[in-house]
Amino acid sequence: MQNQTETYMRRALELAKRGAGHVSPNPMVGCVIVKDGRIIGEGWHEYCGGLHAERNALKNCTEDPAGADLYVTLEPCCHWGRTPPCTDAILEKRIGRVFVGCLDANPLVAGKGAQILRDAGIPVETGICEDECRRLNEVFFHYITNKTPYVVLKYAMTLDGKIAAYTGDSRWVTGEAARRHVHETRAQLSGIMVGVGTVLTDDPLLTCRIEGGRNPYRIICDSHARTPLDCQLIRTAHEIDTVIAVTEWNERAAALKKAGAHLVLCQAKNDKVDLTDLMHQLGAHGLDSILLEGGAELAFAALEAGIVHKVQAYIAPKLIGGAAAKTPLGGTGFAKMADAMPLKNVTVTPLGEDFLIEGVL
Ligand code: AOF
Ligand code: ZN
Repeated sequence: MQNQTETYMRRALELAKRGAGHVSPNPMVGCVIVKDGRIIGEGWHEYCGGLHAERNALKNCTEDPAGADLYVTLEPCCHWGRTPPCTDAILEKRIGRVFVGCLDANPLVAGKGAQILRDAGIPVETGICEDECRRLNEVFFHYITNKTPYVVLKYAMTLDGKIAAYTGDSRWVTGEAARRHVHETRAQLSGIMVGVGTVLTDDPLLTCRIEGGRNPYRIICDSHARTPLDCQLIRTAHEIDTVIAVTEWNERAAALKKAGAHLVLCQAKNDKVDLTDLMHQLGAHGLDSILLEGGAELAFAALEAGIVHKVQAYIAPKLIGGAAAKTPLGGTGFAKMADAMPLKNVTVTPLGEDFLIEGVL
């Protein structure tokens, strides 16, 4: 049975999720204030630059929060960022006790927030629903410590491991529910990346097509700037941020820049974009997360380069066959089954007729 503390923390987690797609590169945070067994205030971090969850919850209190318990999914901050320290607000309002989901990995906070409250005589309990609270902000925790984007490799395949028919037809591998889930993910991550081969064969738009969804930066790995000027990505480059990663500056690159794309010059590795270098450059530009959508060559190169953190495989229980039909990962592959990359923390989620299998590397 769940105890009360966990029940309130789960509520705070629910509130935190409302910030999804709006708070990046900040974390999603939720807060509940409880007095005499009643919730008297709730809040969440709504958008980057806005008030933190604790201040929103305190602002929304229907009665004086003095002596109340405050439940927050992330350790209260103690630094001046875009907003003032939450520890100040907690002390000012004379909160009685504080319950924290997980500690903040931001070096400016990292345990200091909890310590400041304890030093002021407020009991602080940490580690409530810790796993859920950490998992909610896997992107934030990665980015704040590494300054490179958290990369999610995504693909959709049939049960026999094909991402298209032998003819190249791929509309659609998975059903409506799975495709909607992809768009929700696109809305939550700050970038979406493909190789130039995918642009040449599929001419994708790579936008987020759900209501109120924000478009991610669209990134093309294109060492020799072969992206056509009349493809959908370039035709919309003035409205939606489009990044082209090249390894040489040439006339085509100049024309793409003129057409509205942001050009990023990267080091070359085996005549391709050095993905590690690209991740550092994108991280420095503030991109905290990337959905890697193929093709097969880029996906395998990304795995080999060690830049992938999570895999999302959408699996449609149907069979298509064809020795020439494409599979999600290209490259040379690894020589032995013993060399295969194992996933951890694997979950399986049914989505309509399909299944999403996720895991971290
Ligand atoms: C909290 N509650 O709701 C959030 C926190 O620039 P700022 O002022 O928004 O500060 C961003 C940092 O504050 C962020 O890196 C993380 O350490 C913390 N986020 N802390 O107490 C919140 N969103
Ligand atoms: Zn704060």
